[in-house]
Amino acid sequence: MSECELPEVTGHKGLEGTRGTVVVTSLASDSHTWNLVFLQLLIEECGYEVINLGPCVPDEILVSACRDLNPQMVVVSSVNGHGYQDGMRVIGQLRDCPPLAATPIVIGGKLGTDGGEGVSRTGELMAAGFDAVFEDGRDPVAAFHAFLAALPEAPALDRDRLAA
Ligand code: B12
Repeated sequence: MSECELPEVTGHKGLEGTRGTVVVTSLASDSHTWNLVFLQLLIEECGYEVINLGPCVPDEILVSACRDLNPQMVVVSSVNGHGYQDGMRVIGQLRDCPPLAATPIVIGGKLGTDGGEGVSRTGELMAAGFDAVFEDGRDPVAAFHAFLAALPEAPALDRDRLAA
């Protein structure tokens, strides 16, 4: 069984046949797109509606879109090697936006230019405000699937508990 088949075993759905809305996005510097398509399909197979903001998303567009959509989760992807810098810059802007203060926000992909080997950016990104970091080289898709499966479905998301 491939990793793409993992979502088929997840359970119940919420209102209107979906578990909620997830925003998938790249960051301002990153023009790669197939990573976003992959994530959209994966998350949709888990039962969520996905709004894919696409590549090269300016910080202000990302923040305003997430504020307006108020999603169940924001999934940030970067593969061009600038994910750490871009992610560190934008996470504070997202957290400063009241509706997003406790929204699950994760980042993954190729976050640096060292292949992820020997250098862990996870601690710094999580200290800056990300809930989870799924960097290539550590089976990120399986870990992400487990994270997604553990999320409460809309509308019963307990933001206070997630923020704790
Ligand atoms: C196609 C491609 C391009 C195309 C993109 C076209 C397009 N519309 O998408 C073009 C030619 C534009 C391009 C440009 C560049 N690219 Co390019 N590109 C690639 C290439 C060949 C394939 C990427 C791809 O589509 N993969 C398919 C998708 C489905 O997989 P993926 O991107 O690897 O994503 C997977 C994981 O990263 C992970 N993942 C990603 N995000 C997330 C998020 C979460 C939450 C989770 C759980 C998992 C996850 O899951 C995905 C599926 O397994 C790769 C090399 C390669 N063979 O991978 C280089 C590569 C990504 N590019 C690279 C580079 C350096 C560049 C450029 C900087 C080159 C340059 N000097 O101009 C520019 C960047 C431009 C920019 N502003 O971003 C490097 C990045 C190096 C690094 N990070 O250390 C790579 C790895 C090539 C290399 N070996 O050097 N590129």
